[in-house]
Amino acid sequence: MSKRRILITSALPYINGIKHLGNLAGSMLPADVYARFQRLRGHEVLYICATDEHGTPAELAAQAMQIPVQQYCNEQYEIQRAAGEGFNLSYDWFGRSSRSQNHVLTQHFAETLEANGLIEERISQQVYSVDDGRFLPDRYVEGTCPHCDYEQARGDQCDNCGRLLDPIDLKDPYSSVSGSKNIEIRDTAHLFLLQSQMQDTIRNWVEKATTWPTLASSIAIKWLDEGLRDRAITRDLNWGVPVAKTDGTVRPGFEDKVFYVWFDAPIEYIAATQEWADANDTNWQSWWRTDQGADDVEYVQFMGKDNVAFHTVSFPVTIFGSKEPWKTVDRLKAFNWVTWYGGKFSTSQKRGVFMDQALDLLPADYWRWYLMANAPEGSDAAFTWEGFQASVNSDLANVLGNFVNRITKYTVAKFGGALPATGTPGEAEVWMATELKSGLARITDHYEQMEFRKAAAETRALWAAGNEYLTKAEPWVKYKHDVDAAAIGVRTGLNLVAIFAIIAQPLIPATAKTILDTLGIPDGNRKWPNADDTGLLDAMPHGMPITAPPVLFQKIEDDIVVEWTEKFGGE
Ligand code: B3M
Ligand code: ZN
Repeated sequence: MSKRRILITSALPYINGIKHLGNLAGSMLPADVYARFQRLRGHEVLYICATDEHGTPAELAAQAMQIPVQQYCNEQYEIQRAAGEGFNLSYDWFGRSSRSQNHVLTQHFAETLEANGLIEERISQQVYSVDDGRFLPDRYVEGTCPHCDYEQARGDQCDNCGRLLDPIDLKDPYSSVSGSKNIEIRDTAHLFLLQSQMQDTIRNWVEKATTWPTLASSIAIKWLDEGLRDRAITRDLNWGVPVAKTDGTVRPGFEDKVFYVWFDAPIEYIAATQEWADANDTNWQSWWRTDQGADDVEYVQFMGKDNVAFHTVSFPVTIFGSKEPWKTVDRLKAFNWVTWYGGKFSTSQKRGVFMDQALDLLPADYWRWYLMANAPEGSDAAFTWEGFQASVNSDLANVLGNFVNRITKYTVAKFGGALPATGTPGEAEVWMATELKSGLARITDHYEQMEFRKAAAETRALWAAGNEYLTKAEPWVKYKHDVDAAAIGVRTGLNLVAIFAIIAQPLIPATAKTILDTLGIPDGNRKWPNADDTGLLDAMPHGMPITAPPVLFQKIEDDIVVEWTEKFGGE
């Protein structure tokens, strides 16, 4: 197997506030699981993420807290970085879209697109607040939705019917800064990206993208069928990338404007790689420039379904429109929503658990397991406390935890804490070897296909097969009259403990490490196993000392479920 170079990005979490478990499950977590899997397979992986910091929500949140927006972003960045670390997200770099690399690169793209005739300055109508003395882009203006009459629609989107809006379409608009209704529609200049001219280029590319999972390609095709419209890529704001040339000269008339957050955010995938390269004194071009080595890179993106159009249409317009040799995405894995008992997560209504709160309740592995075993792949997936409890108690505590404890404790009690050397494989071992081979092949294949729910289900099935094996091999019964017959069962069982922990590493890395550390499995022997390796069940050195790990998982009791339901909401 030759070494692949795999570039992985997960959608950049927006800076305003810590993410809930649904956000985690639909982008960062599966990207992390995939990154870990591919590293274990021995491939070269670069997993990049960052905070998406520009735009109106950051400005508004900072205003509400009465602190400068830069300070707000610094604080929130630190919170999100810590939450990612708490969840064991193995980013190679967690950057910030507000850093200078992204400013320069965003300005570079704008310059290049304009030189290629794809950016045009146009006069457009914007909502102007006379009392605030400023234009009101996107979320700065609220009013009544022209489609569904919802009275608190935001300028960019209606939360009731979900439609994307243009602020000037709102009925009875008012400023969300001051509440003022003294609103006028005024003309002002903005830069427009001429997406309509790129329709054919993008369609050809999407139609050739046969390796995209269907959720992604169907969304892209739908957008193309509706026709690409030219769109404004600047906004009347202070916080963002200035509309300037890369040499710093501001475009006349654009002194109070910045690039639109969705224009600069995807560029941060590249700019964050530059941040990583700058910090590590290495080169980023071999990951992103097809003329400098990136032609052999596999680029995989992870995101929720609401972000797909921006990645399959808008960002590719920037990339292809530049006519420069940038690496484009090869496989785009999109997710549906994790719901809270079928509804929305909501901080204000105390519905749902956010990343920091989750870690106060239980270690990351419990959440990682449940969220991936129930990944919102084919459809939305509901988080319920009952489902979480059942999954933790059964899959983790009973199926995996008991297996590990049973066999390691028995080794300590009856075999002097050493891996038994005697006994020869019989029927039960042959059965287990067959299960192992086919199970491993399926798990590997599901991961390669980025089918996380199936990968978790097959991982569990293999753990369950281990328990079934012990029932067949019955070392505790055999021990009474034939120690050698018991020995082969224990030896096989201990090798299974190691294999089960090795294959659990992408999903529950901390617990897997505890098991492998207690067993004394060296780092070099923790690589992803090859299903065709016939020596897997007898890989550990005979006689090696064995200690039993501590209890791996605490069961979640019913009264705790009641308590958490009261605290975080339930049905
Ligand atoms: N920041 C996702 C969101 O917060 C958005 C993703 C950007 S990816 C370049 O909804
Ligand atoms: Zn609406």
